Amino acid sequence: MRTALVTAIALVAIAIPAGVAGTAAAAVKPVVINITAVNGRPVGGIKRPTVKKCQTIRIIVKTNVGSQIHLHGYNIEKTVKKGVPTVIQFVAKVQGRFELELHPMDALLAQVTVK
Ligand SMILES: [Cu+2]
Repeated sequence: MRTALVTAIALVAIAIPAGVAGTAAAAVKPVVINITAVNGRPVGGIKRPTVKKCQTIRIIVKTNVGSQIHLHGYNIEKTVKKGVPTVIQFVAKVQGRFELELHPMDALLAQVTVK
């Protein structure tokens, strides 16, 4: 009984610093990519973020036109509503370069590189 308790405390003590310094924290805390599109064009230009494999990515898109956002490769599609932020969240498990488009005009909003 006492041995089990001591072991549990030891595990917690090990887990906390590892989580703060290591990849566990990176996996939980998402990389946020904010995009505002006006008439199919991303404000400030096409975003080209580079993220690390296995990071959680949260893409937030606000647009005044269009019906869907589509992340190629990962093939995630979300319906958008005019002026309402739409969120795509995923774990970047696949490496490569992936385009985020606004449909139906196929406007390029972002290019996400996963390394
Ligand atoms: Cu597409």
